[in-house]
Amino acid sequence: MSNSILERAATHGVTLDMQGPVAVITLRRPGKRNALSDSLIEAVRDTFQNLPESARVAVIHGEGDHFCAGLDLSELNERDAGQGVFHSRSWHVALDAVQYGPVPVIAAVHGAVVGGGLELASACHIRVADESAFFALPEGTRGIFVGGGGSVRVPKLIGVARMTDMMLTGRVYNAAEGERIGLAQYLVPGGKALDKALELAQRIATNAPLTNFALTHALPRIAEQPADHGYLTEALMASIAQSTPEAKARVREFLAGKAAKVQNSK
Ligand code: 1HE
Repeated sequence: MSNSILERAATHGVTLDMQGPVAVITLRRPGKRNALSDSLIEAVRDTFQNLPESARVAVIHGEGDHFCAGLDLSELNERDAGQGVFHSRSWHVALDAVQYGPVPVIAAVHGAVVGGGLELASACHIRVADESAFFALPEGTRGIFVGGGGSVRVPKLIGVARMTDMMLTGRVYNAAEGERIGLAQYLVPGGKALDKALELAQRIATNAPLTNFALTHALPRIAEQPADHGYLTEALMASIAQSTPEAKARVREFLAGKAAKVQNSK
């Protein structure tokens, strides 16, 4: 069942390739700069909702010179207001499938990461940018507004003031600036974003699955809760995580001097 869904997603421009525990997901519409048409965003949703059970981490990247040019503007004119609401909600479902799926997701970005492309990247848990990457929200200058969850997710990365400036003025952040303000967590030389993302993914795949679950599902909810609710959720999550046999074994290994120490970064 899920295989046929993944096959259909591939014919609509989203492919999945398992590299060990890492699901490598590729947007394949380079002629249109990976602009997210309805069928492409559906394919993103279907892919993340049907990851193979062996997947522990996912990496998403784009074919061609750009990660993603955002919403396919050629489809915009055909929607009335009511259809626009449902369209925006369909993006919310698709990008929720990315953010709240079974595994952590790393975006490996290059070239344009703009509009809905930035909304997609901001639904991922880590962003790795190469030097060619640039970030913008051209919705402001196109007379529209974000509709793919950007007004919720982007301010969490860079704050309301920076997002407002990006949309009011059309400001574009280059890769180094993007990393400095928090749009990306890693900055790497041109052409190296996927390699770096795969390296991080291999490391993340060795974490206890429940730790990865806590970080992707509990942490963002805790951050939204009033502090006293957050402390309670944290206590529940911590106690569940530490009660697993895997956590106990890992701590025992450290105490026996068999686990890696934390090292200062080079
Ligand atoms: C597109 C799109 C698109 C390219 N929808 N067709 N996003 C934007 O406003 C960004 C619009 N795109 C661009 O600014 C540029 O295309 C890029 C900087 C991304 C790339 O430039 P370049 O010179 O490499 O490519 P190009 O020649 O501009 O585009 C190549 C083709 O892709 C061309 O089509 P062709 O048939 O003439 O070859 C373009 O029309 C097409 N193309 N981007 C449709 N976005 C849930 S709400 C989210 C709201 C938004 O995302 S709004 C922001 C939309």
